[in-house]
Amino acid sequence: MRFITAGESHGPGLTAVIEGYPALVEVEQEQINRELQRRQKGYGRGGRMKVEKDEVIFISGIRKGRTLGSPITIQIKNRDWANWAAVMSPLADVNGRREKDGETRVRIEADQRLTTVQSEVTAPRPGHADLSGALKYGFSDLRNVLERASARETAVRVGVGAFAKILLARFGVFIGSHVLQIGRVCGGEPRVLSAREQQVVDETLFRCSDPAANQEMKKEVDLAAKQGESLGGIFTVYATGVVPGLGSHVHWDRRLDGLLAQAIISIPGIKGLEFGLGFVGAGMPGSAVHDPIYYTPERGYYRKTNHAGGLEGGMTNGEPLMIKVAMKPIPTLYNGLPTVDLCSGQQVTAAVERSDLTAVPAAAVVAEAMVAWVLADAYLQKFGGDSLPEIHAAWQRYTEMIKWRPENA
Ligand code: EPS
Repeated sequence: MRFITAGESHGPGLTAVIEGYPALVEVEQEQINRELQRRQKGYGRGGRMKVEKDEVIFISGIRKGRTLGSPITIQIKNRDWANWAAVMSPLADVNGRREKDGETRVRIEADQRLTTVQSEVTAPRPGHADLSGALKYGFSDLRNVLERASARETAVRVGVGAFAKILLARFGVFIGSHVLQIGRVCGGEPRVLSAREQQVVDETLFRCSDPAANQEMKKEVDLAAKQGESLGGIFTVYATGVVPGLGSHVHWDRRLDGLLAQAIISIPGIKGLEFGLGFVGAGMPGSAVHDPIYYTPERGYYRKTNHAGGLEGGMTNGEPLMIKVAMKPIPTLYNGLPTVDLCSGQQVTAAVERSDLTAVPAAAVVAEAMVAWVLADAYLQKFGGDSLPEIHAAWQRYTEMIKWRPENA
């Protein structure tokens, strides 16, 4: 399978085309929308999330609630487009006249406040794609970079990931996430949550499993807001019910840990990740790190510990996938850092675009989508076929052959 996304943050909307998704999978808009809404939550988001109400539109590849095997196209509208139509117009002439570069536009926010928009941005924000993108493409207006570099694009990735999750659920695979740290405040352990726990966590301020930490995280974000700061953090993403033997030890580019790492690191702001014990394991003796192997006829092979995070030799080993992910603070600072204006060459303060103070809870939902995508693709590679029944039959044959049962089956 493969997918491509298109769309600018303040353009008309986002589009994704998914190719290679099997036929005869039942898909409902509501299932996709639930995931989109999970990504929109979290304390510390900017004004934009009050404007948007992400909903999927099915354009192709689905008929009467079931996939056809043909390319699936989905769209999410940007409600904010109405406010940016002149700035982001694809036309050289808007309302019969040519826009002047750098012209400042007036728009109305969701709360009806009047505010101005800098159509042209020339002071790159340290930490953002602004400068490298401008140099690479020869732009003087950073808006040509930042509109696509914006994490708005992750909305449609979550839509794509929802298709992957729907497919994986048919094989008993469930994927969730929760936040472990915002700024300096930590809470919760990197562990698998029950479906009920995950639902509860999704409704908390930071999607953190520790109620007291959620309150401390709120204080941390409120303080950051006062200081003109932004915050990063850490979250864990997990997958349960994953069959052993996905990925491969045979080739570097088929190792599943490598594929997962690429997919997760591709999320804006993600700077590091660990499988299982990760960096801590590097300082421990081997006997304390590796997970002893056990067997019972009912359960097949299993482990009592999961320090490996469900991956050995570039393959899944039948234990839950456990990944810990670090996100840097958002690069837009209300007290902008020193930078150089691309037009004047003068030392100035970085541009301020309306932004989030932190987006770690949302990034965790995006990471779920990327993990789901990589796993769904791995299932198709191992049990490949054109339709769900065909793939399912191959999966069943394999699980019987290796006598593998997910822990909760
Ligand atoms: C983002 C800036 C903000 C965020 C945006 C990512 O948007 P705006 O510039 O419109 O205020 O809200 O995230 C989203 C729109 C989203 O859907 O997550 C950025 O510069 O990356």
